[in-house]
Order: sequence, then structure tokens, then C-alpha cells
Amino acid sequence: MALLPILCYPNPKLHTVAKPVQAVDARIRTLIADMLETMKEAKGIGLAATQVDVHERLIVIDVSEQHEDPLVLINPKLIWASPDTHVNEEGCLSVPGIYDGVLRHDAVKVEAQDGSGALRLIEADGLLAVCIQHEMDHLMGKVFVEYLSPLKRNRIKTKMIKAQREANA
Ligand code: K1U
Ligand code: ZN
Repeated sequence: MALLPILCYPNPKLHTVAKPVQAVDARIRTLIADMLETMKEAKGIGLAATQVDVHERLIVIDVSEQHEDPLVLINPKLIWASPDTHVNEEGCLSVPGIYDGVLRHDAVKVEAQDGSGALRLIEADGLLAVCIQHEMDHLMGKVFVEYLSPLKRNRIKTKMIKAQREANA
């Protein structure tokens, strides 16, 4: 297994729209294992392939306390979203140190293949529903800061560019 570098906002690659995974083969199984390890090491509850510069529709999630209940979503398709919505505090491994409120559906139903390629229906609410919506946005090239005001987004962009410049100095 390997730790993968995570793209940081405002890297334009984060706005790439992912293509469907064509086959759940050895390459995808290795990518899943690497993404799970990368997510765990970064103390995240989710990771989209887009964030590790692979532009295919694959997400890993683990919202369990002990990081012992991984969920793999391949080619996820939103089939239902609750009319009820709430603002939830979100973070993102691609925008380290930034947290803000985003309006999300309270519950969602998603159809996706699992790590063995079998089709599953996932019915989610709470943090899992929020995380699925956040990760599916990544696959569409959308980062959560794009829900914020242009003023906040520009401040975050400036802060991230400065932090990356300092880290590379
Ligand atoms: O996509 C990512 O960058 C992962 C992101 C997922 C996420 C967190 C919170 C709300 C929605 C989606 C993270 O895991 S950021 C890490 C983090 O802030 C966090 C970790 C554990 C619980 C809650 C937040
Ligand atoms: Zn994110």
C-alpha cells in the first residue's frame, strides 16, 4: 500500500469532472487500498479519487469512530435526496484548516458498485449523508468552498497559496 499526495485548493485539477470506472480490476483495487490508507493517515472521513489526481468516479468513506468500517463507492449515482436540508460544518483534506457551513440534504440514497464490483443501494443520513454529498461534489470538480461567498472564497484562496508557498520555501 502507498500514501498518495492530496491535491490542495486552488489546484485547477480539483475542478476536473471524473469519468466512470470502466472495470473493478487490480488497478482499481490497489487504488482503493491506497486511498483508504491515505484517508486514514490524513485523519479524514472521506476521500474522492479526484483529490489524489485520479479522475475516475471512486470514493472511499469511513465515518466510524475507530476507522474500522470503510465504505467504497464506485460510479455512485444519486437516486434520491430528502427535501429537508441543514447547514453542516464541513472540512476538506484539500483545503486544510478551513471549516465552514454548507447546506446539504439531510438524507440521500445512492446506488454504487462496491469494492468487488457488486451494485449496492446505500441509504444514508447524518454525517454519512453529508460526507457522500461532499465527495460526490469532488467527482464533479466542485470543492466545498465554492458554496461560500466570493469574499470568503478569495480569502481562502489567498491563504492557501501563501501556505503552499511557505511550505515549498
Ligand atoms: O473530502 C475530503 O476532503 C474529506 C473530508 C470529508 C468531510 C468532512 C466533513 C464534512 C464533510 C466531508 C474530511 O474528512 S476533512 C477532515 C475533517 O474535517 C473531519 C474529520 C472527522 C469528522 C469531521 C470532519
Ligand atoms: Zn473534500
